[in-house]
Amino acid sequence: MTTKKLVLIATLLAFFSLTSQALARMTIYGEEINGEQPEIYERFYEPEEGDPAKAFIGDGYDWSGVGLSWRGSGDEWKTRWVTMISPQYFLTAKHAYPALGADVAFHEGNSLDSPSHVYTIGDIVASFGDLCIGQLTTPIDPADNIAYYPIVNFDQTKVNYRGLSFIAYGHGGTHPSPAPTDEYYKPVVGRNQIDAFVNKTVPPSTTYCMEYNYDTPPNGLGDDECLLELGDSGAPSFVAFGDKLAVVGIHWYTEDDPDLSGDSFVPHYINSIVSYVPDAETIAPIDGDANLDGIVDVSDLGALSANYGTSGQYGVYLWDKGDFNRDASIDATDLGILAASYGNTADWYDSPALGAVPEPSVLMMVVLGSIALSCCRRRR
Ligand SMILES: [Ca+2]
Ligand SMILES: [Ca+2]
Ligand SMILES: [Ca+2]
Repeated sequence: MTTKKLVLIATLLAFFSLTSQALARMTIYGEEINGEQPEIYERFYEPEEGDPAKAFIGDGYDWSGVGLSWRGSGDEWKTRWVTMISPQYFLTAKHAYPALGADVAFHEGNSLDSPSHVYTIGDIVASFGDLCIGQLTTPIDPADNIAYYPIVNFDQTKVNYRGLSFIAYGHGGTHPSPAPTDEYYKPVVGRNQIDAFVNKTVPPSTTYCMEYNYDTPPNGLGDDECLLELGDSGAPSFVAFGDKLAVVGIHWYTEDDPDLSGDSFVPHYINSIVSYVPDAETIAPIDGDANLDGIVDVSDLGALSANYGTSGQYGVYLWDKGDFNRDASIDATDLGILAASYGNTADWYDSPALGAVPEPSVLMMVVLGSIALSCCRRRR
């Protein structure tokens, strides 16, 4: 390889990747622009006297399977992230993978006082572009209550990914010195929506990536809208299926003007991942489950009826509005799909605490009646 080429690669890596010694923090609109709100975005926030009570947007989800490792020594520490997809295998970023033999720490709960467990990075077993599969030296002990996450796997003949909301995990701390601790790195979560897909090339490899912009205000997700910063590389983005998190991205790069961030798009690599990690799980919505909580019920019917008769932009995520056949229009066909699956539950659904599901026939009559009424009104 020529020197010129090497310089180009080094420059590209330096520009795009999120690895640096001078660690910045994930940019979350509500924190950066509207003032410090650690009570909302920091996983391990502990109020002191006079501080606001914790209102973490990630409460109710299990973050225990996102581990933190460190690489370096002296003042040269760098964050390295691990997201478990099976008891022994994890995803991370190739340009920022943890050191072999390094410790990786997991916390069971959303408090630094919750039990923590340390495992050892064993090997890097495969990579596809910047997406990387690694292995711990030993499987996680079930007694340690560390989660591993399924991979989002929408049937793309039914569901588009563009426009889909997700939760991004990163760090809100500053460069720790002399030695890193959880208190310094301060894991945070923010949210965003997938805007576009690109084949991102940093020679010699190309990765299929999802990109998301920073469009708050006036659009976007308000205070929760986030962008990646240096030090977030290799950490995950998740889609929430009810209270379950499913991996959709692994952080890779960020760009300015316009501000946007990019993740390796994990669903694109499912077959490759499963060939190395046969016990990796995937998760998909069932027909009619507009809000992805694993059951087709009155909430989904509400979403559909609120959008009934409308059309959206073809090729964007309209599943949450009730477009179950992906034709960009919410109509009788979708209602038929919902009616046929009403009361169904996904095999991963395990929350019967929600109570009895109302009879579909009654609800269908109510919805059909209101739709008929709105049609009559329109005709006048
Ligand atoms: Ca956005
Ligand atoms: Ca539902
Ligand atoms: Ca439709």
